[in-house]
Amino acid sequence: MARIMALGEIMLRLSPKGHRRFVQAGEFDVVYGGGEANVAVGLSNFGMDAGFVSKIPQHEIGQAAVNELRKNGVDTSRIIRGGARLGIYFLETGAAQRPSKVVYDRANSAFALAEPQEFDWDAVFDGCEWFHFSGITPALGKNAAQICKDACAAAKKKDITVSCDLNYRKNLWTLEEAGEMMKSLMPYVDVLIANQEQVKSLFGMEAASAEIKEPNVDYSGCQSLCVQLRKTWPQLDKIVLSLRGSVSGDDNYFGAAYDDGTGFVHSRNHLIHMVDRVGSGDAFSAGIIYAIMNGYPAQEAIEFAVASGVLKHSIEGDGSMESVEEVKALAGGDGSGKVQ
Ligand code: KDG
Repeated sequence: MARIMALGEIMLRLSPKGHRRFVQAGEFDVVYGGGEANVAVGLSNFGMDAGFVSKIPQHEIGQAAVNELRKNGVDTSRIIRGGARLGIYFLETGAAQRPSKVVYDRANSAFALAEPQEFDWDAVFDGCEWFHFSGITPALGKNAAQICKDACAAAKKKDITVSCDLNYRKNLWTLEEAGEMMKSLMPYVDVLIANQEQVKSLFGMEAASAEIKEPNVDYSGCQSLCVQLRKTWPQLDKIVLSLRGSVSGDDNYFGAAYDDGTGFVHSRNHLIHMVDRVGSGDAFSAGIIYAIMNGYPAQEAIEFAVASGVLKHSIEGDGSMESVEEVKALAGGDGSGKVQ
């Protein structure tokens, strides 16, 4: 079975062409996406042995989603087939002063209605070394939250590394609901991936907000959050906090801080121009998982993860169709962030 397993919901994404608004759309572009599925796709494109576990309808739309995963080399053998509907999300791509919009149409999807006993975690985690989930999955309902907990417990029992991207989605639940649930899952987590605002609002931690204003960034707030996180959850092995700074319109800065248990480092900041921001956090997660699994030293690991997230902004669709070589080239681009 796959070395890395990700759990979550894959959805049909429908977006008006170009920068058209929903109300102008006469047709939609079709892609498939979902936080954890995007991570599996990203890792697979890096040449890693990644699988995705979920429940997907048996009909043709479900098959198209499975085919998309397979096309990207993701192991789909642990996906349960059944249920009536594949979740949909509509994306209106913003531009300049107009932010992007997401409308979910995912209630009662096959995955949201899946029963915890349908999943055989012993089989899913057979031969697995790494389990990844995000805060999107437990937000999908009671069953999904239980499935997520069961997966975490089973992974821990097998000594599998567990990574979690907090991935707060305000359209799915409140900060209070998310905070309570994510706190209950944190004891299972070895590698926490988040941004500083999510850590503060979900866990009620205090720290000065780091703001990217080139050339200097003060990451001391991130460092303080890492200390607080380790104090609350001493089992945490590694903490990665991403940081975005908006410049204007479609331009943004992207960087990240990393506490790998031996010290605290941060990446250089990249100025990015956004073509499609969706999935950039997932590309960042895939990047850090890849770097850790391949034994990169801390500085090189965080440069690689950030470069992976940065590159995704240039790619349309949810998945990060990136190669290790191009991420390394971007990560090492200024001569100082040498990547193996
Ligand atoms: O991280 C990208 C996801 O937000 C996108 O793929 C859609 O899974 C999604 C969600 O729940 O918002």
